[in-house]
Amino acid sequence: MKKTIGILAHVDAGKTTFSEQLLYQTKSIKKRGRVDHQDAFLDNHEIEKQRGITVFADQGQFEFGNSTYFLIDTPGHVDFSPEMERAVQVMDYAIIVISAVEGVEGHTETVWNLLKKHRVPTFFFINKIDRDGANIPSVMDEIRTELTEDVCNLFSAFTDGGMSEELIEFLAERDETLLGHYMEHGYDQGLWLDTMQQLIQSAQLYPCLAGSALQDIGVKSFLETFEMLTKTDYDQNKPFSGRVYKIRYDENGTRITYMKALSGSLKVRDEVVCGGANPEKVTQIRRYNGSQYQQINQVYAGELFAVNGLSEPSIGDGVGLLKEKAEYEMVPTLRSNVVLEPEVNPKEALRYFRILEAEDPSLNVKWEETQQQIHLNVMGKIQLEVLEQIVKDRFHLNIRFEKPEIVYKETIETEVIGYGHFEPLRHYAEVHLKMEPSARNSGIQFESQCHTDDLTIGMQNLVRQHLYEREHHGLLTGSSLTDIKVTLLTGRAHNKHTSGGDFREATFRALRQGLEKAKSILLEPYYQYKIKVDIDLMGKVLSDIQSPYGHFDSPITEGDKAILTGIVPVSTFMDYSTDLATFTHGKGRITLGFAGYFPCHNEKEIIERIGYDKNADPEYTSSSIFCAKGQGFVVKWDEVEKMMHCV
Ligand SMILES: Nc1nc2c(ncn2[C@@H]2O[C@H](COP(=O)(O)OP(=O)(O)OP(=O)(O)O)[C@@H](O)[C@H]2O)c(=O)[nH]1
Ligand SMILES: [Mg+2]
Repeated sequence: MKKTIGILAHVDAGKTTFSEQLLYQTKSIKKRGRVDHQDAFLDNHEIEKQRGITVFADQGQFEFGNSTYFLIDTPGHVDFSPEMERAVQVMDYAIIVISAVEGVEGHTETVWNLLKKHRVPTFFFINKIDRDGANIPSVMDEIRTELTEDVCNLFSAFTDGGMSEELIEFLAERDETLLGHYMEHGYDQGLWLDTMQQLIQSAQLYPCLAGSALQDIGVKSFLETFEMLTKTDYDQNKPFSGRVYKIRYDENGTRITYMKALSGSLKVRDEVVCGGANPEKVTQIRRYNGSQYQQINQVYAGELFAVNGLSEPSIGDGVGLLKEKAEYEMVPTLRSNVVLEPEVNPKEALRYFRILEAEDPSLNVKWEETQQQIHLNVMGKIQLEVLEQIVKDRFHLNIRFEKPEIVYKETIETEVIGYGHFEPLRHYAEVHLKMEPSARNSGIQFESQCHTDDLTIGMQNLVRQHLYEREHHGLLTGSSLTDIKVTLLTGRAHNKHTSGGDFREATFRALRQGLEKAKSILLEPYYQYKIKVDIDLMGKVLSDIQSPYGHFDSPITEGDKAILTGIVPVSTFMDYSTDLATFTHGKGRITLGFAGYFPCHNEKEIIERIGYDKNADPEYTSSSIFCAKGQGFVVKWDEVEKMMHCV
């Protein structure tokens, strides 16, 4: 059986140490490396060794029982959570590692929520039981109250060859037919194991074990239990389908596409189609274990592998039969400019950043022509430090980043109709777009109400395509537009003069003309927070949330603890985790997730600071071009309406 397992946790819980131990126990590696000795097999990048944290989700492979395991060790630092999230989508099972001393931490919850959303069956491993202050029952309680009641303690459930009474009762409570069967016939190992496998696979039951990855306590028995309780069902006989979860350029500059095979098989020299692009030939298949790889000829459903020869696919793409692209929710809310040394050609540097962007699409690299600058999105400050070092090591370039800024967005508050006309000599396109505010965090939607007598379906699709081909700038700050429903009302083409690109011009001008008439508002990213503190600190925390313009739900109390939830702007709350740790002496707990974009608390100040000049945006104009006596002429946005050709 092929099983892909992912190890996830809060930073420093011991994921890499645990993974290393699994690989060693199963003789996949000969020497047990250690994170604190800078020789861990899976933290093999220079940056990871120096910092002692995992940055890249590396994979290993081992054999155990009747299974081949593909293991992905993910980074626990919040700044690298997009890397973690990309790996989640190819996991058959996840293992959440929790420190027996620190317990459930902020990022543990984020990871848990993500796994729940993708319905990934999950095991817990309570680690570091060798340390002073380790408290397994208290961590079990935390898992139960903060993550799931369906966690099931397997510490001594299988010791005498069968299942313990406690476990049987636990299972019987969750499955009525099983309970009936139990009442009548008692315990039947085959059936109970089967049921347990089912419940785990369908994410209704979450087994928990404990040990110490560093001292090699409980790891082997974890693996034995895991092997017994897990199964996968992959179909080798169907045509090939797969998912791209990672892209890397190796030291020779070769693009390596990492995939998981979900059905069928794939051979060297097979052609594959990714994300609707042209078919491309696979020239090599690699099986990676840490930084080393072996070339192989064929891979089968359920396996993780990497291929050479593909230039088209991007991360998240479906391959072969699988068409839809994966969506990711860990989006950076910060943006920074790259500062280059004066002798460096920025276009050359941009080439390197495009490589980094292929490997991490969340960077969203942008070239700002006017300032000749490279901008990119990041999760936080540690990621910037790591990027500086990666660029230096890989591309031998010294760079710095400017202090990161919040990524703002814009939307409209009123409904308008935007008009665009583009008719220089021998060109022709006209577009009328209704623009209405839509639900928060719904992005841009498009609908056509245009009659096919006015515009063919092909032309209508062209308008849609142009609308989605890039992010559009708002008028307040030039930030991306979002939460708008755009309806194509009507438009016109000319059977001789309409040529490629005319509808792009008309669509962009219509959009911009509409914005000129609408009332725009600025949006900023918000965190969703959950804070747990001693009840006597509740008042302080509530006022700490109100002063940075946060909102809170009604507080919940649990014993002598208060649990506060709500949303708060990222810009005002970025450093609160450190403050909270200080005034609670490390006892307060905070989880920050991305809540979405909501109205900006200091709109006026931000608009002034960004100083965007809507009339000088080289990519946009709200005016239209008409033609008279064989010559095109420009008409300003506030006069175009009455000149439109369609009614
Ligand atoms: N005492 C003790 N220390 C451990 C144990 N497991 C890991 N550690 C130590 O905890 C530290 C962090 O371990 P890692 O394995 O790097 O943790 P990680 O979860 O991979 O960390 P990130 O990948 O950076 O999120 C290292 O110093 C380990 O030696 C354990 O069972 N007991
Ligand atoms: Mg690690």
